[in-house]
Amino acid sequence: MPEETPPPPKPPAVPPREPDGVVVAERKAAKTKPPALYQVVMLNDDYTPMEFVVMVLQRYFHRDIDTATHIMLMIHHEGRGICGVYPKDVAATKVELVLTAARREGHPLQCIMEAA
Ligand code: TYC
Repeated sequence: MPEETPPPPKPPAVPPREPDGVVVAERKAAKTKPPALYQVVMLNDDYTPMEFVVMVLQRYFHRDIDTATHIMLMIHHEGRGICGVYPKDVAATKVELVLTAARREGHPLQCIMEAA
């Protein structure tokens, strides 16, 4: 009579314990996704001074004077321009800071955030 092959051993229900009491557990691949990114966009208008927009780009988006001037002129000619791309909460804070500064100075500057 042929001998039956024994079933394969079952994996242990609890993580194996090393002789020194250390528990060996398998690590799963990290499930954290990179944060969703948002672009902060400034819109053109006919009243906000160019110098104010350049100042905003320097102060809140850390652009040097040449890059800030370039972005401002791009917005002036194209109607809108991207100031920077950030995680959601950072983008929202920057929009808030820009709008607060603009209103304090009486400028109608518009700044929005969009999913990148
Ligand atoms: N168009 C404005 C002017 O001629 C300048 C300006 C640039 C305003 C960019 C807003 O987001 C802006 N004074």
